[in-house]
Amino acid sequence: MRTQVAIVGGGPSGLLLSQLLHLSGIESVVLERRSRAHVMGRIRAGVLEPGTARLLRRAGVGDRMDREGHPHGGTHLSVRNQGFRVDFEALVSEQVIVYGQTEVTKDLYAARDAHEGTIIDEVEGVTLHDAGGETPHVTWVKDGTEHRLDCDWIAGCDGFHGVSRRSIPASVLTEYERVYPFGWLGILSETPPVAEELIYANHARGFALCSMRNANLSRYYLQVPNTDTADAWSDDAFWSELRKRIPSAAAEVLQTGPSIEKSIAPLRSFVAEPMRWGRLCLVGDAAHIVPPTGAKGLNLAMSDVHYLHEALRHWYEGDRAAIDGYSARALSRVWKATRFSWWFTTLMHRFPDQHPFDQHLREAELDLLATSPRAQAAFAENYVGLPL
Ligand code: RFL
Ligand code: PHB
Repeated sequence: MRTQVAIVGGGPSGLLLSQLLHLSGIESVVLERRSRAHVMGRIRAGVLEPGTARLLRRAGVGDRMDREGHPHGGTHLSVRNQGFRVDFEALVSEQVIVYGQTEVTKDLYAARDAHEGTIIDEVEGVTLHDAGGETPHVTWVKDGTEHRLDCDWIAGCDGFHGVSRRSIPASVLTEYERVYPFGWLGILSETPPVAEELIYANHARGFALCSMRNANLSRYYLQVPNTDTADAWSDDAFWSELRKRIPSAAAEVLQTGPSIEKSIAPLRSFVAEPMRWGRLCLVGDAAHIVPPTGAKGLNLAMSDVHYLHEALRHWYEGDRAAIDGYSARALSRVWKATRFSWWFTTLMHRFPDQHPFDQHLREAELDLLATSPRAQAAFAENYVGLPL
């Protein structure tokens, strides 16, 4: 089998890349390790930057997002159980859209199916060959039979645990990593969200986040030690702890109910560079991870896709040098989002070895954010996403 671009991984990055390439007349094949039901059932990101929303519209997959997504013109931050609002519209003339990654993924699958795109799922043992040379190809096993796909380019869209990054020789790759000493315990509940917009809460007991998917589906998170397990947290214990950490006014009106999903995600910052080696380009979580505090992971994956799609389009039009700029262009945005996510995580969480001095500094910085329009503008500019 032959194609122009072999895409390893059928998450949001791989699917959007194949859709944009298709619209530019470039063929691709997507190889996904999991079943489609598994990929579509994963509950992850919830906030889309306006730049991501524009990209999805350009890819022809924005209709349902515009109908069913919820534009948010601001967000709430909270300290010592007192909330304050940062007004994105007033400060930077932008809104984010609350629309789940699960829905983005469904829309992308629907679009690829409508265009008869080739997505091969439940593949095993994906192996990259000659990615650093001139005859790149990918092999895998499906239903006990080995297959081979020859291509011009390989896009590594296979997430943090994928095979693509590991195919690059260690002598070529530099990896930067920070693992945070806590995780996020997240629950989904069929209850109305506690507020119309998100609430990010700093509290001496630990961070909390109130988010949502729609008018009757709420998503809440609590900072917990890395050693905790989701099973050890009863729903009652979760709600009781959440009430202690969020603004008092929100705690009073919080509606609780049984959780329909409960899991713990570890928090890490990770960047691998360069993002290109020969004929292999890394995209999204395969190359970088941010802690979820700034809601940047999916959005960064989408901006990588945008840069790679442009570079490949130019390459197929005869501009062979365009691809040389891909890694530096993507990493420039990645590092800025890595900085913001690290800063916001540090500001909002409680660290195990933290001194009362550190909590005072965090509270002082949050007081500054509550009262300084300039500090708020810098926050808003980063939260809604730097320009592509
Ligand atoms: P994905 O989504 O991990 O998809 C990779 C795909 O590759 C497949 N795969 C393979 N396929 C073939 N062969 C192999 N060897 C393979 N190995 C892996 C996998 O099965 C999978 O289908 O990466 P992608 O496409 O780069 O997308 C990245 C985003 O999923 C991720 O950044 C976000 O979910 C991060 N994130 C958030 N991002 C935001 O922008 N806003 C948010 O509000 C936000 N909240 C979150 C988040 C991530 C979270 N978790 C669970 C990590 C909240 C949480 C709790
Ligand atoms: C979510 O709704 O899952 C969500 C929202 C904002 C974040 C992270 C996760 O910063």
